Amino acid sequence: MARIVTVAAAQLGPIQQAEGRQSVVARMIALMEEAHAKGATFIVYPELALTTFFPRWYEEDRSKMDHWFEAAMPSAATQPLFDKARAFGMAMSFGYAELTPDGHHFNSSILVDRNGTIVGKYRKTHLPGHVEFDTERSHQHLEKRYFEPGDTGFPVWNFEGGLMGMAICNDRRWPETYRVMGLQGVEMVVLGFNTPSVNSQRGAEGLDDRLFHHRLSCQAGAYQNATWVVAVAKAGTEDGNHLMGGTLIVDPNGKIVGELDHEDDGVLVHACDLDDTVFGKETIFDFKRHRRTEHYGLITERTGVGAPLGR
Ligand code: ING
Repeated sequence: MARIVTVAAAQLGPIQQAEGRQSVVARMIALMEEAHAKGATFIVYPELALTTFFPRWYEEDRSKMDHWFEAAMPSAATQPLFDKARAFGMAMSFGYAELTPDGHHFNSSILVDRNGTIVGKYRKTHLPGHVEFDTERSHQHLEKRYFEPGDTGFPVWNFEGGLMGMAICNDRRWPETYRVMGLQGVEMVVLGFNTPSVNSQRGAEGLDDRLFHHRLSCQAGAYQNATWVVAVAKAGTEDGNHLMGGTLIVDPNGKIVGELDHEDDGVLVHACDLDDTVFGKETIFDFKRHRRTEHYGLITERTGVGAPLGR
């Protein structure tokens, strides 16, 4: 018996600083309409989907960046998106900057069921970049300045007839992200990303390398945990700063089943059979049968590199 989730990876093109949330939400709704017309029942939007990638901008007074954050979800600006999703009977996930009532700042994403109810929240664990202005970099990447590390861990939810997990951008580069969800039986990981197309510390590392590492990370995570991975870009040039595309869907065998080849608003729709995860989970990645946790201690005992165990 197949357990099909027809997912739409809904890529957003650039969002300029001057573009308001209402305009972005209208773009997101247009993508949802296209996804609905193509039979999708679950739509996934990028990281920080409502605004420009503001962590590229340095601000001495961090409180002056709070206007990029959502103090409520849904809010007046995002309610039309929830209303449209409910009208379509479409589940959704998207990322946004979260300001909690007690003043905490997270890079977050949510799972919303077909009734428009928020049933899951994830807060980005692996924050790349730096806290202070870095004169050595070609551009700033100040997520460590504006966000706290997530406090949710990597939960997996019963969602859309399967086991669903979330990650955000840099999380996809860390095998621990997928494995913690893999140990919960995850069958689909959805993640958004905003990835500058050039390494700010190594100019020679450009778009091709960035796309290679992005595909490598998503494919490895999918294969090594027998799960679908849906990765959705915010892409294009935002106020002169280029973000790469590369929206793609990877099957549980690590194969890319679809990838967008542009940097504009667009949807990639694929009927993902969650039962395609079963063979991998019951054979090569039957964790219970094959893992030897007695030898993995360093993974949680050490944060950074320590002394070698060999003599
Ligand atoms: N962006 C980038 C990402 O992880 C990055 C930052 C790029 C870090 C390449 C290391 C290497 O895709 C976000 N938002 O995490």
